[in-house]
Amino acid sequence: MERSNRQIIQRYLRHNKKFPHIWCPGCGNGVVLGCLLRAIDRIGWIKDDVVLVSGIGCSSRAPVYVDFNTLHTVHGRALAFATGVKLARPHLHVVTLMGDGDSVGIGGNHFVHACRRNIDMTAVIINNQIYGMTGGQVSPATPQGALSTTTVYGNLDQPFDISRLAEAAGATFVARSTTYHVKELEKVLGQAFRHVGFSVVEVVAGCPTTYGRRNKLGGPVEMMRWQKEKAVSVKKAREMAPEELAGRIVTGVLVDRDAPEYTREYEKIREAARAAQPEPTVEEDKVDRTGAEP
Ligand SMILES: Cc1ncc(C[n+]2csc(CCOP(=O)(O)OP(=O)(O)O)c2C)c(N)n1
Repeated sequence: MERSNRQIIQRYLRHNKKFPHIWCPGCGNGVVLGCLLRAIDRIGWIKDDVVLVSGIGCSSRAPVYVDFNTLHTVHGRALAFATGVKLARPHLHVVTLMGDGDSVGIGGNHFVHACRRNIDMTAVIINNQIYGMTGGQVSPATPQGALSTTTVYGNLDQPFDISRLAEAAGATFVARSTTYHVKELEKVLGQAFRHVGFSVVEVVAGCPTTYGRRNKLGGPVEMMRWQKEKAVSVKKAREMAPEELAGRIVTGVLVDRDAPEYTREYEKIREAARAAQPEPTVEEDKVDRTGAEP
């Protein structure tokens, strides 16, 4: 049964406790949260089996608003917490939601190592190209030449291509979409959630308040129009020359491959270790393990 947006809101948000939300008018974060909830609803995950983990940032506030098991952790450390949860409770569906600064700035090291580990969880990265929550400092995803509070004469650094970084580090599923392409976003999120292994979904999103305004990109509508005009599907991109692709946003599923999944491999090692243990002697078996004083 497909639920209406109203039913999704009723079912998944902590409406009595956690509102109003902190996001600015025109922010892309609400769009991503809506797509994420619809994707989860569509694939039929039970709410109590879902764990939504975030670091700190505007987008990282999302877990505060939803009625899953949620962890609002430390800036840059969402994936480390999420890995712990998944290893302790492999049957849970673990999703992390991070900003570009959170995931590939302060959390960059956790990110590349999570990609190579192939643990079965999904990292959703909302790439608004700036540190939104702290007022617009440069991030590793800020375009060259762009203005921020810490690059007032233009950013010198080359930005990371987050999806390609994920691919190079070994992620077994990588997709990119935008907050304009809601249907596609919802679809690729569903595919990522179903994928067995580490999946990454990069969402190009607008931050009109701290990025758009400073870089004179117009309001939320113009920023969405930019996403629409710059986007090119992965299928079409394969037929385009590198010069034509410069400055375009390639969307769709970029990587989808199988590899051994970490928690399953870990379980095999545990079993092998258990099998290698010598059987306890009768005397050892009698040892009082309750901790009570003799
Ligand atoms: C260890 C640590 N360093 C710095 C901060 C300050 N801080 C909070 S949010 C943030 C940046 C958020 O940017 P991003 O991750 O891109 O997310 P957005 O707010 O744009 O969604 C920073 C630097 C912090 N909370 N903790």
